Amino acid sequence: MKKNISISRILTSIIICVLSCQNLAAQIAISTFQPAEYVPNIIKTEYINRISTAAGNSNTAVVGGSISNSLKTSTEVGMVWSTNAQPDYTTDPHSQATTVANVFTANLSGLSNGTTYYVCSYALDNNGRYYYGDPIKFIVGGSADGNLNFTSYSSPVQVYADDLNELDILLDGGTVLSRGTAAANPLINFTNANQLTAVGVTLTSSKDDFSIFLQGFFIPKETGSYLFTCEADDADDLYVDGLPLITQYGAHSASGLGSHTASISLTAGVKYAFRARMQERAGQEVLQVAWKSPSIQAANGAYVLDATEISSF
Ligand SMILES: [Ca+2]
Ligand SMILES: [Ca+2]
Repeated sequence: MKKNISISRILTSIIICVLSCQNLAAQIAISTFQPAEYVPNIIKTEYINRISTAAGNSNTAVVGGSISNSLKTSTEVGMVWSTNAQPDYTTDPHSQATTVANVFTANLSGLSNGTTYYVCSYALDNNGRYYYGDPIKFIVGGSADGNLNFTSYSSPVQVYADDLNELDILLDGGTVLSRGTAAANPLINFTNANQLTAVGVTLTSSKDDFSIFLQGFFIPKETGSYLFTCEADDADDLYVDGLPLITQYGAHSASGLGSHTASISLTAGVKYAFRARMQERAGQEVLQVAWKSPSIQAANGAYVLDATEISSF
């Protein structure tokens, strides 16, 4: 018996040694990649852009993602999409990015009108292990997407941020023009362009012909009906859970908070896709997104932009 215990201890030591000699990614995989390969902290589904409005089943979309350095040794990265809430590389369509880089895009195709999809970033390492980011829900075929597509104006600049610490400035088509760090909240709470430049957004001197695009997740603190407001100058829309809650297209001035509203029933703690966009033609620049939780509505309180209810992952 004593001998068996000794052998057991030796085997345990060998196993511990083997585990400790693995690279960092493998250690994380063994210790925390449960359920298998779902790791939104190191691989992110960043944004969905330019969902086409083609007829039938030939719609396309451009989806951006990112990986941390620990996944830079992946053999491929890209996007996998499905009508199931958790896309699976082995059974669902996928699109490989042209290169493995910290920031990448992939093109989705063959999307059917009126269909709800979930898309997420994936990485495949040289051991055949798949890693997935958070899925983002979207619906194809809504007329809204084509109305705010970053190509309507002569010199479109898309500003995109997915969390409180990240700010990308991209040309239409997804090319990163510059990258910096700033708070994301001002991107959906500004009443003139100077407030954007103050947080690091680079705009042309005229402060015209640009777009704001903020996408991530809304994670409500409460269960019940949330009341959203979205006010802008010029065109704007607000999507929650893949649904176009508020849309105002074309050139117009901004109204006060609560002028354009919509309610949606949400469950506390659930991650809902969240996207706000604004497009400026000329003159004034405004985008204000805010909401009232069920308890705020019950207390007849004011609209809030609660940063703890929006997240990139
Ligand atoms: Ca302007
Ligand atoms: Ca304007």
